[in-house]
Amino acid sequence: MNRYVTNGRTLECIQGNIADQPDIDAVVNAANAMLQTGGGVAGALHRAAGPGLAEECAPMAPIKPGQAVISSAHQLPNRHVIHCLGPVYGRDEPADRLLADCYRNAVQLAEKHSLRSLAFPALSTGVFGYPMETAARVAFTTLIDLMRGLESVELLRFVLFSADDLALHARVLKELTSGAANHE
Ligand code: AR6
Repeated sequence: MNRYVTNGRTLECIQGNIADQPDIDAVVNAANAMLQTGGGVAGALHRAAGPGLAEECAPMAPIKPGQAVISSAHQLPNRHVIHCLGPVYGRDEPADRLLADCYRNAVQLAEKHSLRSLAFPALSTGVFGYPMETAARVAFTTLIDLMRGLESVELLRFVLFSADDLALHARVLKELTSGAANHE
């Protein structure tokens, strides 16, 4: 199942590149503490945004695991970037709470800025080593719980890099929502 709808809000999973989501108000960055460019998601977003993104972010650094900060999107086709520092698996504890904090804090920033749509990568599941299925459960449990209370945010999109990662997320979303509200 790639989509879950409740309270007029949609949570969806697609395969794609987080740096190429032009219909989305804010994209979420799997950031490092210093909010500078890196590999994976951070590399893709900073490359597409141009050097102004790292310049704008420097005064907000360092951030702590679980924290989220917002910047403008520079040359990305979005209004904002929300930078989250996920936990390094096996080091930053409790990992599940810190990962949930990332998703919750990102959504709260989007609401505060009256944004309508938000796209996430699978935070912490690359260089930071969080097992993807466990991370997907934490992410979706947190987002589904938040969906009931959303005001401005109508669309939460999960952007997965590979077809396998998308299939895993679709399976977890189905397990967590079977019997609930509307899905397809
Ligand atoms: N679009 C969507 N998903 C992607 C993309 C992309 N362009 N690129 C990678 N992924 P990671 P982390 C997937 O390593 O684990 C950075 O160097 C990837 O397959 O970007 O939170 C920072 O500077 C994986 O499933 O983030 C930090 O130091 C997921 O996105 C550190 O890595 C997250 O992979 C953050 O590590």
